Amino acid sequence: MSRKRVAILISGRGSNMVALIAAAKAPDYPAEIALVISNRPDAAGLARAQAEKIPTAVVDHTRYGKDRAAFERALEAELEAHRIELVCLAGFMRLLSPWLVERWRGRMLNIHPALLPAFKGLDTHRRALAAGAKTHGATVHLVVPDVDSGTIVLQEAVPIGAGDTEETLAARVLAVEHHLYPQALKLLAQGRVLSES
Ligand code: 4DW
Ligand code: GAR
Repeated sequence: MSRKRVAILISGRGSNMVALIAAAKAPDYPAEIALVISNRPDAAGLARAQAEKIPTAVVDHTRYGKDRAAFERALEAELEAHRIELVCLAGFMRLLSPWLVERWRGRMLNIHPALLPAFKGLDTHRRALAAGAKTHGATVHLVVPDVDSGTIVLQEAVPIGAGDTEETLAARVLAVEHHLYPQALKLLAQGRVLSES
């Protein structure tokens, strides 16, 4: 069976992107990373993708002012030009409108650094510590217009220790993200993820 063509959307460091690229090198992996798009020209992940000889594109949201529709049409044009079949958001920090999200319904994943539905939004590690949570984690979910709310594909728990700081907890969660995301993309590429109607 032919491998699904995947685009990864990033805004920064790109460590989850690197994990997906590494996983997709396995000959039996059902997806190939065909494109990396950043909305920020200075994202560190762009150089890491180029070092792996993966095509990259920059769609700089600041060039579209408040016109989110024009920004998203430019994103969509890149996805179409590269014949992309599945999209992975990996630290991509621009809110996508229902227009784009519906276009990719059931075919777009996001990774979130918490055990959804707990701790939606930003600063998840700080808030988990402040709440006195004993367990935290990471979630890969289908993207729907409502942020951090689509069907959960996989999630994995991470224990919180008494001595944890935001930094130590973030590092423990990130290590889990790096093995969770490739597993989730594999399931989606194999057609083993059912999205709700
Ligand atoms: C996410 C959600 C919202 C913002 C940033 C990140 C999590 C992942 C995600 C990215 N784009 C998405 C999702 C999602 O889960 N669902 C949808 N789109 N529909 C966010 O609100 N970002 C704001 C600004 C960030 C910045 O300053 O760069 C924004 O206004 O876009
Ligand atoms: C990751 O921890 C990811 O879960 C988080 O941003 C980081 C990106 O790191 N995403 C969100 O918070 C989405 N709301 P990376 O660029 O090294 O993959």
